[in-house]
Amino acid sequence: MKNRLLFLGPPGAGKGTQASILSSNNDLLHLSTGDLLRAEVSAGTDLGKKAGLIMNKGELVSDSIVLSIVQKNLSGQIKGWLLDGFPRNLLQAKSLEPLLEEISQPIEAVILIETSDEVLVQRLLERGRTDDNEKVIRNRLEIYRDKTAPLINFYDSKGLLKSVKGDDEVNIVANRIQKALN
Ligand code: B4P
Repeated sequence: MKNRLLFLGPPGAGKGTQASILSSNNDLLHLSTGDLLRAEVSAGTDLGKKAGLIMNKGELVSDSIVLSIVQKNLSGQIKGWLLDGFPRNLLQAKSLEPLLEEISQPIEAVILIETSDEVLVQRLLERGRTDDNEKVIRNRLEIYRDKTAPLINFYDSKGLLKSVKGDDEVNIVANRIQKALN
């Protein structure tokens, strides 16, 4: 199985949910930039105070903050890993390349979870995190289309992209992802 992976998809597509299942079934390191940022927010660090304000508007946290978090957590990892929610724009994707070259661990596959807008909005409203109200969700969807969706072509042109339909229930989507990677 491919074991150095990125998860792409709109907010609410289930990246976090599916990344947890796949990483625990296959013993991969699960690195969620969203979770790491939320941990900084709850710990009340200076970084967390800055990031929290941005996240509650549905905007992207600065590239330098996110990159330093990823670098800190990836270095020294020799087993497989799964990046969930990162990269979120082309600059982050391009900055990741030299970092992975340095540790000789290229990406093996990029999973895109494709989900319809009505399903996304419904799931996020039900999840009810502080950044899950309708106005902020719409802003996050717009930012996804503008900044993150260009990564689909970027990774497709490298022959790494695997698309999986994400509207169905969790276990069905999990099976699709596992199959796509075998
Ligand atoms: P993230 O933490 O990455 O979260 P997300 O995109 O909103 O959700 P995800 O797709 O992981 O969905 P989930 O599994 O939770 O980002 C939050 C914020 O952090 C961003 O807006 C940004 O500000 C900041 N950030 C993160 N990374 C960044 C970066 N690299 N650069 C800059 N800023 C960054 O699923 C959603 C809900 O649906 C859950 O309640 C789940 O239980 C449910 N669900 C999932 N799959 C389902 C299914 N198949 N059926 C029914 N329900 C399902």
